[in-house]
Amino acid sequence: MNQRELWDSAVATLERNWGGSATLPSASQYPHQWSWDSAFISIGLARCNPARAQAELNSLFAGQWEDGRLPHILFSPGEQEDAYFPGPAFWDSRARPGTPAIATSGLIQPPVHARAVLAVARASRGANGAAHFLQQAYSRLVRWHEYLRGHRDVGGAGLAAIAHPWESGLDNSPLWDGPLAAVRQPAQAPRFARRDISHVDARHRPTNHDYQQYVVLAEQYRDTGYDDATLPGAQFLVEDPLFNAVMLDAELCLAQIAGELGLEAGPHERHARRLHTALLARLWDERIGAFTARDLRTGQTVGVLTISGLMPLLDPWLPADVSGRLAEVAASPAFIGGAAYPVPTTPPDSLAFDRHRYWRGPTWMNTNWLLGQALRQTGNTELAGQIAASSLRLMSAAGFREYYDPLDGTGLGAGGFSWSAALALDWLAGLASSET
Ligand code: 9WN
Repeated sequence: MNQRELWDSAVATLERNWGGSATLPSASQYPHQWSWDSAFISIGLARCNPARAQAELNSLFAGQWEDGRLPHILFSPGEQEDAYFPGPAFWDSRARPGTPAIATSGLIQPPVHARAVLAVARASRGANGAAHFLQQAYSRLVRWHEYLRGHRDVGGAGLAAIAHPWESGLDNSPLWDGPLAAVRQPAQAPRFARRDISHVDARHRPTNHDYQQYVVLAEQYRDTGYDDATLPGAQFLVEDPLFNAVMLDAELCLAQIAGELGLEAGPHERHARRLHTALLARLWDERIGAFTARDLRTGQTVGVLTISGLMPLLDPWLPADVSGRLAEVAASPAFIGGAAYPVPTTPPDSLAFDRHRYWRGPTWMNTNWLLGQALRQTGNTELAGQIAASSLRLMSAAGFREYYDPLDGTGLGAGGFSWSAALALDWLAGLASSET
């Protein structure tokens, strides 16, 4: 497929997955709206249809809870309960006061949204309603970040904690193996039917044991009424380098948005500084030359290297020795240099690596895109350009799949996957304007 064909096919994929008010990540596997998917999708839509990009984000913001959280799933009202597991009845969001009329989950996902709003606002500049969109979105984002600081800084040092692997967006990453091993199953194990493996090969998805842990953790949080005051007693509670690096980047985007609206940017810069200090103090791991996760239950870092540990390159204030080391690791055989179709989410030479299984090795377009942004902002434009070019090659050959075998480029998981198509549009538009 040439670039023109790839562009047209990406636009058509997003059009097919449009559900009327938002874009489904995949019509079969994920027939609802997902939080960080919508952020990536709107970054692509900004390149071809800024009005729809605004609608995508507005739809997500309509699901915001009164406490400020942006739930990780907004359920499509017309879908059956069993179209996706766990469905709306499982999460039971509307039983809790302060929740929207639309059914949602009670978990969150990485806060890529401010970056998305900034991209959409830039693409919409001068258009009818663009100023209104930016103002509304800014106040939603401010409440979202207040939630993250006020409810999720369980460790008390300025980082947001996640209480479920689904909140990381990289569900079965080896980062969570240690913390998950300590999760106790109740005497009566939950009974449920997975839906995901009726669409995708079970060998490419998390295991049944993973799902058992996911369901127990989600039920326990739900049964507290999603009460964040109970999080210190949660069975899974970690500080994730990707989540917090994305949050730092988002605070800097909020500073820019505030500037554009003629508001104070200072508070956002201070929040970003606090994240910077805490990331270095709590998640930097000298032995692996990257950031890692901290298990708040044990008080220990997990010492595991995955692509998430490179994302603090999004921080513009990293000391030169730290950013230099990270860029070296990114280029090394652990990542870009170790796979014909980079960037593997888990290093191919690690024991946890599995070339087919979801976040334990495969190459994903959203982590490629985030790493590209991070490398570019630290001046590594060559490496960032390499990632953009190899991502586009991969999608031209194998289509807009959910993820790819990093060793031979085979497409895996759902087909017609929205954020792959959307990020292809962003890379292609960047090439045309020589940003990449
Ligand atoms: C659980 C929708 C989502 C992505 C996540 C990805 C996967 C869900 C699942 O799909 O997670 O949230 O059912 O496996 O891991 O990053 O947002 O595309």
